[in-house]
Amino acid sequence: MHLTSTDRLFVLTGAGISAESGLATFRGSGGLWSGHRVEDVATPEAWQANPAFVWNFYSMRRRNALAAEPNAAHIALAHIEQQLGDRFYLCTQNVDDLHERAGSHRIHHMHGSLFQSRCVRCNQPFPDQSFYDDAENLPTCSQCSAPIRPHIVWFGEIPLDMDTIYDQLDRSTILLVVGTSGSVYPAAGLVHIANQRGIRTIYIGPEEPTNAEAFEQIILGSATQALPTLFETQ
Ligand code: BV8
Ligand code: ZN
Repeated sequence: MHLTSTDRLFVLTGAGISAESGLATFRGSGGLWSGHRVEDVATPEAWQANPAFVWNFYSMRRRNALAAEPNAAHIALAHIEQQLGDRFYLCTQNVDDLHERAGSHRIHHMHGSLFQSRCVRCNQPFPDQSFYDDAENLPTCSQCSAPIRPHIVWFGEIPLDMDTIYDQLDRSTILLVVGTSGSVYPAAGLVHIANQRGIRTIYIGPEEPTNAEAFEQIILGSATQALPTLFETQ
């Protein structure tokens, strides 16, 4: 696909881009976590009811992400960013850090980050790679002693910095979506906004997403196969 010198690329990624790094997707592995539906764990209600259970889930996700390596798809996006500079914007639904470890800089984690935590009262995210498996020893804030939670956007919570996402999309000429089932909003709604604005829309993944009808072009294949050869920039 040809990119002109004025094209601006907005990329949205989902769990599928990390699948070939060995990280479970939400749909691919059933409930993602030993029979528990993610929607039942990644919620404020689950946190209120059983914070130790939720910290157990995110400690397991931290371990898995630390043991994983970025794959050719993450690396391809970092290369495209190097060529396009500020004409590139990466919005990811993923909470792992594989895009950063592949060299991406212009990135926004709309659903938060595995390796950040925050005090439920002070609300200031901070880097945190610790594991919290001991229900008797859950982390509390050194400033105000309130509980520390994962800096993750749970179901029913508002994704981070939606204004910037919409602003970046408005300025783009192409929306490329990679490896997401298109089942969760507002992320899955970005393609509809793109259509209203006359922005070209492309999807990459091994199966059609739920919102397939909204894409101008669907490239069926894995991210590591399709991404590295997708664009030839001038
Ligand atoms: C919001 C962090 C209002 C957690 C995530 C009833 C009650 C409450 C809410 C709702 C409700 N009904 C609807 C809602 C809204 C809800 C929603 O959409 N629910 C769904 C279930 C119906 N959304 C929300 O609650 C959101 N907040 O609406 O606030 C608002 C909105 C706008 C403005 C103001 C206010 C918040 C949702 C965020 C939840 N947190 N992640 C964590 O990680 O633990 S969501 C999580 O699931 C992901 O981040 C992602 O967004 C979503 C889906 O996952 P995918 O990434 O798509 O992965 P999936 O497994 O589904 O698919 C994998 C894909 O990869 C497949 O297509 C597969 O084919 C492909 N693939 C596989 N292998 C490869 C591949 N692709 C390429 N290469 C490969 N090798
Ligand atoms: Zn605090």
